[in-house]
Order: sequence, then C-alpha cells, then structure tokens
Amino acid sequence: MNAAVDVFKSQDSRECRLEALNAWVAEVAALTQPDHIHWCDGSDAENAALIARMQADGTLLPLNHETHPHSWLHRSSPSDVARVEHLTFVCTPERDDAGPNNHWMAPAEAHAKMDALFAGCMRGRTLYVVPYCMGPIDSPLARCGVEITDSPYVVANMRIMTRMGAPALARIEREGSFVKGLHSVGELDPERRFIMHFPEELTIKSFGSGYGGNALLGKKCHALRIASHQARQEGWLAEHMLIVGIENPQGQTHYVAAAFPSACGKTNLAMLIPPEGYRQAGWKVWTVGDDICWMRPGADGRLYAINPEAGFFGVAPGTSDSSNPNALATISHHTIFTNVAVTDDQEPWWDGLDKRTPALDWQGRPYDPANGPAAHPNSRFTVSARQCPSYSPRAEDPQGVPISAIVFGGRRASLVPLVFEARDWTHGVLIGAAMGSETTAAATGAVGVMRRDPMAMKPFCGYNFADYFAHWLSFDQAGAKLPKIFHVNWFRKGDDGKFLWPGFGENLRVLEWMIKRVEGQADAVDTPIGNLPRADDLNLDGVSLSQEAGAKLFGFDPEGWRAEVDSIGAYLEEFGGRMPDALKEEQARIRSVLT
Ligand code: SAT
Ligand code: MN
Repeated sequence: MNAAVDVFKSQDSRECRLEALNAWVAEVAALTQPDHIHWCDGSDAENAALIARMQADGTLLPLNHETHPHSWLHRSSPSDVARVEHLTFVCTPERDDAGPNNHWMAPAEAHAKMDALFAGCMRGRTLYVVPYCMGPIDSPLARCGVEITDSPYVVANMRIMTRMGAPALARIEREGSFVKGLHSVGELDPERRFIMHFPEELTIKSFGSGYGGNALLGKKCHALRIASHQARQEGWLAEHMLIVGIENPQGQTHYVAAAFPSACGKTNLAMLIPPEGYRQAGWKVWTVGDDICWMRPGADGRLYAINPEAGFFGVAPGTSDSSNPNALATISHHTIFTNVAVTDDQEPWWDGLDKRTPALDWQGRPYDPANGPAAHPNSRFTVSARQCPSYSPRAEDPQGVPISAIVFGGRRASLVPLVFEARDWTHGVLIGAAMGSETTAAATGAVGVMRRDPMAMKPFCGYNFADYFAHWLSFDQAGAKLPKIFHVNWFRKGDDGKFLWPGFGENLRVLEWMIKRVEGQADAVDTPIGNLPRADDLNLDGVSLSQEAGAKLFGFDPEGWRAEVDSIGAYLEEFGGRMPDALKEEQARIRSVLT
C-alpha cells in the first residue's frame, strides 16, 4: 500500500472514531438542550476563564491570596455533601450480575428514568465536553473517558483529578473507545438524584448532585464501578486503594497498596511522615496515590500498579501539621476547597486544623458551635498530586510500580488486632472479603455503624461480590509472584473509649514489619486468624503503650473471633451458590481451628 493511501485510511478511521463521540455529544445536546457547547482542551486559559466565570456568579469564593494563592472555596447545597449510596445503581441486564452488594435497576427502565430527568435540563446552561484519561497518558494500564456535564465546578475539579483535555482526546481518537459519562446538577434536588452505571455499555448517567464521588465521574463511577467490570474481563484489578512507596535506609523501595473505606486515613497513610528516629535512619515515604489503584500482572509475575488519578480529593477535617504536614503543604496553593469554614481573614479552616476560631461556617453563617462543626465533616480539598512534597518520582511511570504488599483495614473499635498477615493468597482474599468497618461521613446515612465492606469496595464494586472474590482468587496462578496480604486496624479502642495506637506517622512501624515479612526478616506467631507479630517484632522505640494496649493490639481473643468468623460465614452465605467454594472452605477451616 502506498503512503498516500495509508494516510488517507488512517485519517478516515480517526474521523470515524471522533464521529462516535460527535454523534453522542449531538444526541445528548438534543436531549438536554444546552445554550452552548464547549469542548474542553484543559488549557490554562480555559481554566482561568472558567474560574473567572465561577467567581463572578459566586460558585467559587476567593480565599486569602497571600496565604493561599490561587485557591477557592465552594459551598455546595447543604443537602448535597456526600455520596448517596442509596441512589446509586448498577444496571446490568441480569439482577444477579450486579449482586446483593449493589442496588439494581433494569437498563431500559434506568435509561428511561434518567433520560426523562435529562430532558431539557441544560436550557440556559453550557454543556461541557470533558475528555479525560485515567492514568498516565502514555500508560498501557490507563483508560479514557468523556464526561458531559453542565457544571463548571465539575470541569475545574476534573482538570485537577484527571489528565483532562487535548492529550486525552488525542488518545481517544487513537483508541476509539472511551467510557461515556453524562452528568447534570439538575436542580440539586435529593428527590431527583440518581447515579446509574451501565457496565456493559461503559456508560454512566448521574443527575441531581454536584458532589465529588457523585459528579466527578472519572473517580468512583469510572475508575472503580465501570473499571472493576472492565478489569474482570481483561484480567486486572481496579481497587479502592492508596499506593505508597516505603524506602528503607539501604535505598530499596517497596510499594504497598492499601484498601480502607472512605475517610479512614488513606490520604494520611499515603503521605506519611516517618517518626524522627526513622527519618534519621534514612527511611523515606513516597506517595503514588491516595484513593484508587489499578493493578495487573507484569511479565515477571508481580502485580504492577498505577494511580489512575492525577489529584487528591481529600477530607479536610483532621488534616493538620501534626496529622499530615505533607497534605497541608500540598494544599497551600492552587486548591479548591469545598464546604470548609473560613477565618476572618479569608483563610480556609476546618476542625482539627489549629486553635483559631473561624468567622463563617461551611454554610457561610457566622460560626456558632450550636450549629455543629464549622467545616462539614466531609468537607474536601481538590489539589494536583504534583504539589505533594512526597509525590513519588515513579508515580507517572507508565508501567506502574511493583506491589510488595496489599493491606486491608477498617475502623474496628474492638476485637481486631493492630496487624496480622494472611497465610496465603486465598486466606488474604478471605480477609479482604470479610473486612468490616464503622461507617463515616463520606456517605450520607448513619455514622459509626459496623458493616461489612469487602476490600473497601462495598460502595464501588460494579458487579456481584461473589464474582469479584472469584476474580481475586484467579490471580493465584503458576508463575505469579503475588504480594503478601495483611490486615491492619489503627482504630482499636481501650476500655476508656480512647484509641490505643498513636497512628499517623507511627504506622510506619507496622509497615516496616510488613516489609521485613516480605523479605523474610521478621518474626510472627502463627494463630488461627493469621500470623501476628509479638510487640517485640515491631520497632516500638519511643512509643509507650499501656499493658492494656499491648495486650489488645498484639493479642487475639478466641471467643470474640469465633463469633466474628461465624458472622463472616453468614455474610458469605448471603451470596448463595455464586460464592467461590475456596472462600467458604477457608472460612470453615479457620472456624474449625478456633476451638
Ligand atoms: O466518593 S468520593 O470520591 O467523593 C470520596 C470518597 O468517598 O472516597
Ligand atoms: Mn475513596
């Protein structure tokens, strides 16, 4: 074939590929009737224009330019401050494919319901077409999407959280496939709010909310719910995990992926500052990601992970110079704050930041403690990962980083020790499947209620958990060099209701033990629930633990665990015959030795 024909053919197919996107945009515009259509290129000029527009209409309020240059405050509608799990659906043709872990609606019914809401909803508004890439733009592990939205706040956030604009559009043109996400804030009416996923169609429809996880469709909707479905088909894993590199004094870095439910400290662990003694000895911590991890086996049998996101959408309250100085440095400029309070000199403020008293609360009212916390408990910052002082030099590696250890953990006030190690992969998958945690303010509903949250994916797995566990088990193949699996609990409380473990930077002591286990250099005691360190197996220099703390953090209570393992068995039964036998057998084996 001569070159001229070749060029002609490739241009032809590029046009075809763009045609699919153009046709979808035209179809959505016909339905939603916007006044204008804007294709986002992700440029600085475009961002500046959007921000100016949002400042003019009050969507963004300026903050103190001297202390927080290029930073803004957004106050959301007070009834739109968190994910809405009860309004979030997975719409597969068969109900069982979504599983008991998801709300389900038949696709035709869901499309009809959503299209009725979308009809004419963008009149008087601009429709933004937001091409984005989840993952480094040149990574084979990355995947693209296009979000159509009528919210400039969403556009500005997507620009920080993803690789958004012209390079993503170019990749979509090259590959021809992308996840379609349609979003409108509608009237922000909780009665007319739904987040629908159509995994088979690689499509998301979200209406009636402007809040992060409901509206920044690249995040939970694409990178977890839709991606988990794609990952199962293609042989990889899309997980609700931070990724952190731990460099030892010899200069070797082990990467750890850790799953904790929302608002349980993923950002803090990802940005951990080593305790003084560790710093002096030469330990370093490198942040790759704080929320989502895509991993797949490499040619050498190890799992390689990328962070599909480009920014952090972190919980503000509790972030301080002592809990997370890296986060505080990261958000000192070019940051969008949502639902935080402000001081009288227009600095963003939240509970736990420092001893000042704010002037206005998150709703813009003069601060009055009688109205509750000054910042909403789920108030957030959106910021580019590149601003993080501990951002890993490998974070943008298209091939990802090799994972040495996977950590599962939740908030458990009682029973669950500080750390234990799975005997093997199957046991580790059971530990992940059995994860329990007390609920937090990241989702609407009661806070502090213990629920099973397997792999921290309860709100995010786009298909039946039984099939998801089977998918996890399937990685244990000849030639695989899988990470070791651990479970941690930073949140164990004493009889006085206070946390027994200091947490934050001190968690490195636990990570060091894990890494040494990976290298075969640390001891543990074999117990029915897994391998537990003795207090002596961890470096606890400079940590003072009471006798009660030592016993609870490093011990295990057979009677309590019998009840726990029974309850895990009952949980697995909820999935009926689809639950892999290997997990049921593992549960039964542990129960049988817990006599
Ligand atoms: O769902 S969000 O992405 O808004 C935050 C979270 O719950 O992890
Ligand atoms: Mn999360």
